[in-house]
Amino acid sequence: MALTRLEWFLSWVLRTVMGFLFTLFQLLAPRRSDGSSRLPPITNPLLMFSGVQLAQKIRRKEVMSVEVVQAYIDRIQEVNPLINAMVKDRFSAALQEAAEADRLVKEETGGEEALQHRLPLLGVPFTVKESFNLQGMPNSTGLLSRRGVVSECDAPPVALLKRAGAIPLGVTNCSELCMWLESHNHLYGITKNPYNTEHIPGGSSGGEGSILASGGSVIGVGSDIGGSIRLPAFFNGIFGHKPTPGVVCNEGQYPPASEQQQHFLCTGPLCRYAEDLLPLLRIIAGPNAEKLSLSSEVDLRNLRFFSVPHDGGSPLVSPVAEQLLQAQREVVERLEADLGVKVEQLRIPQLRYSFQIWGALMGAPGRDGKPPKAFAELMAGDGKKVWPVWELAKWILGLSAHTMPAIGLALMEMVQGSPSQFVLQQKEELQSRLEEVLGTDGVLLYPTHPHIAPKHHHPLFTPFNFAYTGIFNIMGLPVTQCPVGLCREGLPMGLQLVAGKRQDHLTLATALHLERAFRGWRDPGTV
Ligand SMILES: *[C@@H]1O[C@H](CO)[C@@H](O)[C@H](O)[C@H]1NC(C)=O
Ligand SMILES: CC(=O)N[C@H]1CO[C@H](CO)[C@@H](O)[C@@H]1O
Repeated sequence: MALTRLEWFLSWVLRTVMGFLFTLFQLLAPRRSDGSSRLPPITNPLLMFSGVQLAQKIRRKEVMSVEVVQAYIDRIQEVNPLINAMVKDRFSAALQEAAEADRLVKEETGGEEALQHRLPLLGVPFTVKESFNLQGMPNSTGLLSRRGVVSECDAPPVALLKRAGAIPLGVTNCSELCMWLESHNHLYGITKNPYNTEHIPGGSSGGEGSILASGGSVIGVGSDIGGSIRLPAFFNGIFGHKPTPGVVCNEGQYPPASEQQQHFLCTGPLCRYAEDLLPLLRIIAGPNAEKLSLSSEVDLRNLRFFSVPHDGGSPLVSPVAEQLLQAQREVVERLEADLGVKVEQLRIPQLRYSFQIWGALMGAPGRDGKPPKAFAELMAGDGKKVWPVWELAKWILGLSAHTMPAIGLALMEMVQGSPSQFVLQQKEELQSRLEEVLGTDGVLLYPTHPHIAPKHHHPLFTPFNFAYTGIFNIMGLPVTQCPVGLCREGLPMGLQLVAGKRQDHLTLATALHLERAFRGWRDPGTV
């Protein structure tokens, strides 16, 4: 379905006005940025191994966990002043735990295999988004009024990683209350993109995206209710997987999701090397890993591939940039050449209502009949509600404790009506179409976002672009964001690989192939 001429015109007017407002904003905003700074290249070779490779080297006593953990601490200390990604570390505890891991390796009598089975990530460092509970670390999700609240225990996925022998280095920044695609709040400041510090790292798991891409971490954990794993993975050129919902436990995060939102929120891995995705998912899923077919061999030549280049033209969402369309065409060519498959081009007209569908379902009451907690109430954090118009007035005077996106969201909430039948019907149609197309052997290629990482604060002027990722939260499908090289401006490009419910192994296997074909993550210090 093409846009009508009127829609096209209105959407052009909207984009032009928003572009003009952003230019004006940049001119008027107090100069917070002191220009772009370049990251130093990675020099320690230990930082260039995947998590599973490191685990193997530690088990075989080829390297000590203490050396690996120290290498990551050194790198974080080198890059964090430039990117502001890690907001609280636990370096001395991590070094003690590394020494303990080295002692376990030395004393192991059952051989390397027994150790791999029992503690698959023994001695390997990892990072966690701050909104997850990690014992002894802040539990604030960037809310100024929650400064000083400390987690007393671990969120289940964090506990499972620790039980697998992995060692947490610290927690990383996110957007205020995890509801925006920039990682900025008044508690920890703004996180930057390591490829160009004047650009955003994405959000809400943006601290993870930034620290991983910088080489300050190798594996990490994030959560995703509209793209919060996939967007930072895309903007920072790394891998991120939003699993099938109901597989990885969402408990131990702040703010907690409503009953209805539990079906859309997913906890999942972010990492620099594709081979870490599957083992990480297996670990954080715990006993639920059995719901997926993570052990089955995937022969990519037997899969059916589809490519959808864009959403068909939503007037609210930016058109997909030519460079990204071209990158997706190259992926199609590469899959056809390497695997001898035919990638079918598809148009799915319901996708142009992605934002409306996401908005309608996210605010809906759950089976318990309760609507989600008002965002204005979450912002106040003390059982009361903030008054969004008052917050806006304070923000203009520079006196609000909240960020503009959070205030904007609370304002939107005030004017939100109930979803139209039309939108709900589009959702049903899209769901059955995708299920029919994907089956149990289909993989669909779709842009992660209409453009590469924008400058700081720019998303305020294109607030609906996350619809490209958000739609798959509503559809409940597993998605892997896969990097496919850098664009002209030196910022990462990527795309989403989508499969049917519980077919996570298909997108993970495809990501492994595309990593070999497109070289995966690149050191931002050398590009
Ligand atoms: C984090 O804070 C929330 C809300 O104040 C609380 O319910 C939760 O128990 C805290 N988590 C931990 C692990 O302390
Ligand atoms: C730029 C900025 O505000 N950085 C802060 C990040 O968080 C740490 C820990 O709270 C602060 O010490 C930094 O000043």
